[in-house]
Amino acid sequence: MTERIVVVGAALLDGGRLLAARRSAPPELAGRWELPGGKVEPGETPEQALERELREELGVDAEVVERVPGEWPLKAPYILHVWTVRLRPGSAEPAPLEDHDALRRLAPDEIWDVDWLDQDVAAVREVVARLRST
Ligand code: 9L3
Ligand code: MG
Repeated sequence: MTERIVVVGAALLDGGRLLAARRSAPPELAGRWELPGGKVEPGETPEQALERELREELGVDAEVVERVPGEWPLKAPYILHVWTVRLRPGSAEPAPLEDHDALRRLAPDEIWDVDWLDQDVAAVREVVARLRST
């Protein structure tokens, strides 16, 4: 079986809005929007990896809530898993510290206003469908 490396992405929901982050690197992805996150490192659980990535990238103290069902292929060998997350009380507000140059909190009717990475579109669709059904 081919090895797969999980990339974890965050559906950070705040007051009914979804956080989107605009990548500043690498050049082929710069300017496109994504669910922030990154690669799970050896020895980490996906939850630990996502909390670490959000601390590094956005400066926040986030708590992973639950997995959004599904998995979405990225450039091999990566595969995207998405989790809903929320900010712990006392967390700083998200800021684009690393790898991003802009953040937006998208209301439900603004979700498709940004140019999501191709690979994130299906994941975002799943996140939005679940928002509507809760
Ligand atoms: N990726 C795609 N969508 C996402 C994330 C967090 C990552 N929501 C892709 C971009 C990179 C790879 O996964 O090719 C690793 O991500 P990172 O560690 O550069 O954030
Ligand atoms: Mg990242």
